[in-house]
Amino acid sequence: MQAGSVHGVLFAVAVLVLVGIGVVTIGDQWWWLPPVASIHGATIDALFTVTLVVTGIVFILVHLLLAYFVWRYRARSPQQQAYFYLENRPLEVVYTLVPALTLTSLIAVGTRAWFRIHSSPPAEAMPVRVIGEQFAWRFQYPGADGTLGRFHPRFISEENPFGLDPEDPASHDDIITTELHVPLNRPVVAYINSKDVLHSFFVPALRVKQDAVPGMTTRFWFIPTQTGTYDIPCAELCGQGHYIMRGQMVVESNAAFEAWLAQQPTFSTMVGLSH
Ligand SMILES: [Cu+2]
Repeated sequence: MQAGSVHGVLFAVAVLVLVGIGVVTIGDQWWWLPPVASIHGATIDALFTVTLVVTGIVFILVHLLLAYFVWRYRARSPQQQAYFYLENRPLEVVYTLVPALTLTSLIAVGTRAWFRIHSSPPAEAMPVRVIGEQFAWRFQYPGADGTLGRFHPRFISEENPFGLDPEDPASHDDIITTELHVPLNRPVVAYINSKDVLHSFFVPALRVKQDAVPGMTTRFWFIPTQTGTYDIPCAELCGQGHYIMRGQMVVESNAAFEAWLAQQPTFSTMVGLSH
């Protein structure tokens, strides 16, 4: 082996060793996924890991092969001609079918998870309306009757910032909050609206990012599995104050949740409606 190629190989080995050490030490301390707090979130993480492992193996194999070919078929003399052929049917079939089957399997697994996550919520799921506004998240709980009151933008006023319909009896006992509290291990279905512009309800701990669209309701449901306080940033550039649009989700025991909810004002006390 010539001195030049020895240096090349040593350099490649040194880079590989350094990258390996970097990935193991940095990845171990600062793994980029935030804590996961729901069943669906765990499904997304599993999907993420499977995709990372499959594509990671392919990435490493392809680069090892590339390095080997560069070294194995390097020019040895100025007269050397590259071997050329127009077609190679077996090779083409293999390099078409193998990636196609691998990617289709990954997509099939992902589609199954997607359908599970976007399925209809269980009947006992607690409904919560999430409303995005410049620049905060607000939450509406159904109150004792278990039904979310209707709302319409034309009812929005200073004392009725949610635009709840005062004519709708279901809205009178509804509870308006600035934090999202949810009881542990109980299904919750979130109906997402916006008062003004596009926002995006992003709960990293649930692995959910769902647009809040003015004039329509988007929905997802989840089962919280970890108590704690989690961020709800807005993931859609929605104006000058976008950067401060950050709410909080508190996952707590059912008793703590009920106690907290009982302290929040109802719609009728907020606007002075009589029952
Ligand atoms: Cu926003």
